[in-house]
Amino acid sequence: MTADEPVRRVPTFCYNCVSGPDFLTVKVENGIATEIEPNFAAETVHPGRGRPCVKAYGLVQKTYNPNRVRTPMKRTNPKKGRDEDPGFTPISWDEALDTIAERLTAVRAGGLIDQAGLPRLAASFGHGGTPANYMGTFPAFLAAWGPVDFSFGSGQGVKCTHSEHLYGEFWHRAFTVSADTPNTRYVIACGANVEVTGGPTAVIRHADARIRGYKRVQVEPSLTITAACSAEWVPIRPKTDPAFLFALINVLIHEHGLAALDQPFLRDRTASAYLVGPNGLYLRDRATGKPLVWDETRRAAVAFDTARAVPAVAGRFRVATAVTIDADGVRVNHAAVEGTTAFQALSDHIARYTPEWAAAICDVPAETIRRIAGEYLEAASIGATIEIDGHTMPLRPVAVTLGKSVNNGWGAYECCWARTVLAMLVGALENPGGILGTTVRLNRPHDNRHLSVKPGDDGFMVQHFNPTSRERWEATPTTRNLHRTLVPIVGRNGGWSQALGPTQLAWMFQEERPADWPMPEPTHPDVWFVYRSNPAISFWDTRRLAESIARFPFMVAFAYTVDETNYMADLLLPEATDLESTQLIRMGATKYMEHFWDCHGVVLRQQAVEPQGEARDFTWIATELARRTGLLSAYVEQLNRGVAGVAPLKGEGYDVRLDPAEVPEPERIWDAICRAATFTLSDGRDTHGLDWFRQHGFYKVPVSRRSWYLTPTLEEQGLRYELPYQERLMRIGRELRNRLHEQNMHWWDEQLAEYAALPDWHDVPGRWEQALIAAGARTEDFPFWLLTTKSMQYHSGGNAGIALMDEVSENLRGHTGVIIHVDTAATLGIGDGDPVEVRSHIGATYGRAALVKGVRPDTLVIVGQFDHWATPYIKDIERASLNSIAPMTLALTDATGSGADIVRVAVRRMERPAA
Ligand SMILES: Nc1nc2c(c(=O)[nH]1)N[C@H]1C(S)=C(S)[C@@H](COP(=O)(O)OP(=O)(O)OC[C@H]3O[C@@H](n4cnc5c(=O)[nH]c(N)nc54)[C@H](O)[C@@H]3O)O[C@H]1N2
Ligand SMILES: Nc1nc2c(c(=O)[nH]1)N[C@H]1C(S)=C(S)[C@@H](COP(=O)(O)OP(=O)(O)OC[C@H]3O[C@@H](n4cnc5c(=O)[nH]c(N)nc54)[C@H](O)[C@@H]3O)O[C@H]1N2
Ligand code: SF4
Ligand SMILES: [Mo]
Repeated sequence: MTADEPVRRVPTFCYNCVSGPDFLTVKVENGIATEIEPNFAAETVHPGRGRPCVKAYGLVQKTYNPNRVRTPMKRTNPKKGRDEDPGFTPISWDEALDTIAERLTAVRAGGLIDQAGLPRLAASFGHGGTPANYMGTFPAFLAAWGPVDFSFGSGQGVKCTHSEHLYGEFWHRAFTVSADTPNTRYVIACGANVEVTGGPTAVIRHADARIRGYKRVQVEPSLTITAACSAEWVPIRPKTDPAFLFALINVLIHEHGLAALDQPFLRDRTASAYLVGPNGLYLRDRATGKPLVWDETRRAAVAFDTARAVPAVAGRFRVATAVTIDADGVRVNHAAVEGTTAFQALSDHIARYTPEWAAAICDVPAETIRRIAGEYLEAASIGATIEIDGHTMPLRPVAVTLGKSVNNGWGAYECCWARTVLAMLVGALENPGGILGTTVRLNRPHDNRHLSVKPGDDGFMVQHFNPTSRERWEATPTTRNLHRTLVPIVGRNGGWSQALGPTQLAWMFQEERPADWPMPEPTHPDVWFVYRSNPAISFWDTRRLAESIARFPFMVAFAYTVDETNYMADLLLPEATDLESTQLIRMGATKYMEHFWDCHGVVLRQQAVEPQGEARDFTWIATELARRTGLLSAYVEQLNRGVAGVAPLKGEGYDVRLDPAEVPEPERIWDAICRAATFTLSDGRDTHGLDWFRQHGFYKVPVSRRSWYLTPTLEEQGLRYELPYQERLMRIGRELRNRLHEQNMHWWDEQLAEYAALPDWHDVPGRWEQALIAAGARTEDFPFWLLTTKSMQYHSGGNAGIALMDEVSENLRGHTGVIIHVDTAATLGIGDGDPVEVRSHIGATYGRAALVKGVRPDTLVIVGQFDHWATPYIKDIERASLNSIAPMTLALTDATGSGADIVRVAVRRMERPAA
């Protein structure tokens, strides 16, 4: 900053929650950040019109928070635990980095993998992958290191929209799925709390949609802010959404009928016409193994890809000869066998799931279900088209969206399947107005999901499952959460496959393993890095989890303040935070929540103010770690390959590579990355360095809106969506069962039942009651459901220590307390504001009663994740938390490895205010 420039406005971004990057400018007066403002230069570029949300307005306080860790610190008390003061003492960066380097070098000398076959180095990053947007070049350091275990989660993944992440990548090539809000007309939102969680983009888009006359039906046990600004609120009984969704399918198929549905889409873009044999497997051509369809022109069964065939979508047909292929390649020949089309199988299967049946389970009247199904079908406007960028495309403006609590744990597979089937029935799958995939994590490349669409088996897209064959199944886990061993669909593509593995198993199996466990005993990692994640608050059974963390031998935490997790750390490293550091990241195309754009490009986070204390830029820390562990050249090679950047530093027509023999300054690294990014984005027209970005903030090139939708790409390649009949998943589940049983392992048997071609209703909420009984408790003692919901003011627990956020949230009814229905409270003698105890079979949490009418009488809600005991500021404020009292058990883990934020509880008024 120069003296003649006392006030500057610095363009940068916020990515503190998954709805980023959102743009902003920092007003800097005489070197001090004083205000956060929108970035008006991005008004027509950014889908949130260049505006950040309320959380970003807390970044000024974040920067100058007096409770920040300002220097590296080391622990002086060797004992770890909640009751052990760590005795953190300031040390120099040299001492801190040398201590880590010494450890890491010793670890390397002993081999990267330990005696149990597990990586000696582990790392945990939190909140839905957002830390990657703040950790500079650290990924290049980790890549240079070699195998790293990302097994220990904080609830990102397994408590997140987990099943959508996995089935989204399967059906949409994307780990999040959104309504096409700019075009949609009717949305059924099962717990998708998008007005709170979708950032400014969602708020603006849904407001615009309401003006356009769209209708949103919010299906949710409590009247969230999203429900409050919906056309209709349907207070469903917790964890019964599969029943509701199955009944919608039932009404469409059995009351409206196939003729009212999108038959060309069903026939040509899905496996609806594939013939299923009496043994539940596809009937296949004996010579080629291809699934058969009934060709109405030839009146014969032919391979699905036979030219000019007109396959029958519904019906049963006699097939002269066929073969079925089961798990482990078991072939059975069939002659004169009846083939039922997959659609017919769906229709038969769903017949029992009538609205009357569902009403009894989910407490939604049958006529409401029937009406909603009818409204959905009518709004789908089957046959309508829309012009997108010069192409005529189908317009199917209806969507079912799923929030995180519907989307994990038992019942989540059923929800994901049912909502995708609902889109399929009306042709709204990846077509304008319908549902579309956004962020990509498992398929590659991450910046363009169309490129991962390639022909695979049976006319479907190629999939990258973890192998389940006898030869290739991973019998000895290579990660502590067993993601390759147990979860085929999570895939094997690097860090994200691991991070989306069953991370609670990593925590649980450190402590205790099932009796039938033939595998090596899991070890602790020798070194554990943690950044922007607080499992000791964010996970389940958090008090016990904190004790587990205390047993890790050596923990290095990048630390903003002391928190409940890094309380157990051996070293704290203060990195330069949001307004103090530099990084170039991708923006645009289709991404998280509602972020689909008319352009794509890159945006710079830049240092607006000097870092506080001794805080250092993450890229400097990563480079120093590489240098001190002898990994400098490997690290620079990774940077040159494009790891941590946006594009490789050398390509056709450009070469901005760094010299592997030199220690690169952070500025030099980001300058090269800026140049490589702009060159590749513009096909060589533009090359802009760091200085250009400091002034302009972002760089973009247009993308066609057509790229929002995947269906045209499938069409071009003649591929089909793997729906409605999940023959392959069933087969894979059977193979997995064979493998586990060959090892005499039966503790995953319950989960294996989830691999069904057509999912059945099972008593989903009953599983939580069963878990309670299994723990020796009585269901009648815990008569209420406790749920959680997110807060607009908080990004998980990441900004819990910011006083401004607390002040804002105090103004929202229920935010800081325990939300209880007024009638329930009256029967229990609880008044508004009374101190209450919420107790489950594993413990209790305390807060103040917030009485409302907008919640089911059998349900309580606690916003967010609090109950802090170490994080400065918030630890002194009484806030209850579901996480303190929700158990973590194998019985509540589904086949994809996730669980849900829900627990049975009792509530009572406290005689005296809680301490
Ligand atoms: N009850 C309940 N529990 C939940 C959820 C819920 O809705 N309710 N949501 C679940 C979901 S979906 C997710 S994704 C997880 C997320 O849970 P986590 O992965 O734990 O993420 P955060 O809570 O955002 O991480 C918080 C930590 O990051 C630190 N931090 C913040 N800013 C900085 C910084 O600039 N530098 C450094 N070094 N540290 C920083 C904070 O001090 C805090 O300790 O929580 C899950 N848990
Ligand atoms: N402001 C803000 N935005 C965020 C985040 C944040 O922390 N703060 N976190 C980001 C992350 S990591 C994620 S994963 C997303 C999550 O985004 P959302 O899924 O929209 O988040 P939640 O608010 O947890 O919404 C889940 C809702 O489901 C309801 N619910 C619970 N059980 C059931 C049930 O059985 N059936 C039905 N129908 N509803 C149920 C809960 O009451 C809750 O309101 O948000 C992202 N955006
Ligand atoms: S929605 Fe998320 S990324 Fe966007 S400004 Fe708010 S906290 Fe930042
Ligand atoms: Mo999440």
